[in-house]
Amino acid sequence: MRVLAINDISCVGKCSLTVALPIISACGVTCDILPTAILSTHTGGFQGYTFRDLSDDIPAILAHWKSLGLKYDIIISGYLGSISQIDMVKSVKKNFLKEGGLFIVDPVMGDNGVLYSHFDQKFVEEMKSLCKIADIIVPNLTEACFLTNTDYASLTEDGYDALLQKLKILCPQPSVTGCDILRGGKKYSAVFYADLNGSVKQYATEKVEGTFHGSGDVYASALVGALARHVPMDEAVRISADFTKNSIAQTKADKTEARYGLNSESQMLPFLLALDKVAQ
Ligand code: PXL
Repeated sequence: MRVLAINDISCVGKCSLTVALPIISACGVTCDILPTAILSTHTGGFQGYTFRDLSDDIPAILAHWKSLGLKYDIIISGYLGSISQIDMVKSVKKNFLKEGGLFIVDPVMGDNGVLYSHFDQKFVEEMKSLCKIADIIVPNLTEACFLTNTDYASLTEDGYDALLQKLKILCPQPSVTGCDILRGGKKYSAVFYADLNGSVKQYATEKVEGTFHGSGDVYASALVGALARHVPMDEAVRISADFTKNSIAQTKADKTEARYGLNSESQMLPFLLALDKVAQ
């Protein structure tokens, strides 16, 4: 099993490849990387970060890989610095995904109802076209709203089902994180997702109050690791959401600044044990 993670390297702030590589590898799966950019920190919550676009290096990297005959069972794409990088990912899918392989898109664009720096509506439109060729997409609630022209501010629990139906027009298996719900007066954060039969399902974990940077990256990486181990979707969502929630709870308990990312390291072993129970 060979996975390719296309994402940036944010040197500090635990997101993108510094999250994908350890988590997917720990699942017992080879994880190769294609870095899209290198930043001193991620762009959410830090000022004065450096940003080197690696687009110019990518054609030679891909040419070398082609000469090695590399092909991937799963390709996951994350943070892309420009529209031309979206085109590059489409071509990587075409040339490097095995027949019958899984193409998973994390349409990294924003959080809390707003787009991250560097992104605009034109980028959103192009991201929709990438989602259209994906087998699975893993947006957070904000990204799901941008992908479906849904108003984030007025969206309530009652609207999640319709949101999933709209996302299914783009991609057969959307999995939306960070959907707040109330059950018996208690707050939960749920993943709303569609299975291959088309039914919308949800998996909820107790809400930990606060905004935690890198949560989507932890969830997406765990999901890829689980799917790479042939875990069925329902179980893969459950153990990935539990791992993410436990990592958030750990970060809160440690009182680490949210912009430094999730402290998922100490939650890795329970995640791997849960994975091992259901992996094939
Ligand atoms: O975690 C998403 C992400 C990834 N990469 C970079 C980012 C962000 C979110 O801010 O800035 C560079």
